[in-house]
Amino acid sequence: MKPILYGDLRSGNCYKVALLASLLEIDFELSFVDVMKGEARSEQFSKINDFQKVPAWQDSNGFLAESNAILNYLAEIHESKLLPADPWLKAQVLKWQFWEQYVHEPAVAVARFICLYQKKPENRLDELKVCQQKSHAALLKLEQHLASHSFLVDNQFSIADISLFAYTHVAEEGEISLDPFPKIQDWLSRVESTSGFKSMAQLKSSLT
Ligand SMILES: N[C@@H](CCC(=O)N[C@@H](CS)C(=O)NCC(=O)O)C(=O)O
Repeated sequence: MKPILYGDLRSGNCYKVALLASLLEIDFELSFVDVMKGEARSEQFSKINDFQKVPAWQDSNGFLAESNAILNYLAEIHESKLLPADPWLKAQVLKWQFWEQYVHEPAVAVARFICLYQKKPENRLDELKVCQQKSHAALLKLEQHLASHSFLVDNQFSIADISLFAYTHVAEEGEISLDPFPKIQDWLSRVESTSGFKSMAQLKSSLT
């Protein structure tokens, strides 16, 4: 079967998967799930992902949830250099991906969601402020690492960069300025210059 990515390409978590699948030249389909209409929580979608979130990936092995798990799986089965074989380096990739999900994404992605998707409702403004402050702290951590590294792990482009690129490059949509972070801006440009790179907009137009 042709693999299916369930999701919405405006979501950084879904974009990560689409970008890697495209870099790996996997022939896959996008099945649009409208999170704003609550489709991720529908009874029908719960059969695909009982965590009730996008992205989900389907191939001949079944359904897989969690963006970073999907990245590791795809890189592994395609024996891609985007996931180092060395256990120590592989653990560094996972370290950044766990940090992305625990620290970076809950701040940067939520600020973006409140601004871009929800248009800053009054009852979420305090939360937005907290997310923006936490985003600044997370981006400072990233900036410090990138001051002496060209990519996150072993100075080589890897799925750790894809995980962190996804929401960092659209942080300004959450009204989080990247001006104080020149090293991050250089790294974003390096990621965008990697061979085969596709933007959210490019993937959206080629998959829909
Ligand atoms: N940890 C999950 C997070 C996924 C996630 O938060 N997905 C959001 C869109 S970016 C979603 O499906 N929201 C729909 C909802 O909560 O109803 C991952 O990395 O895949």
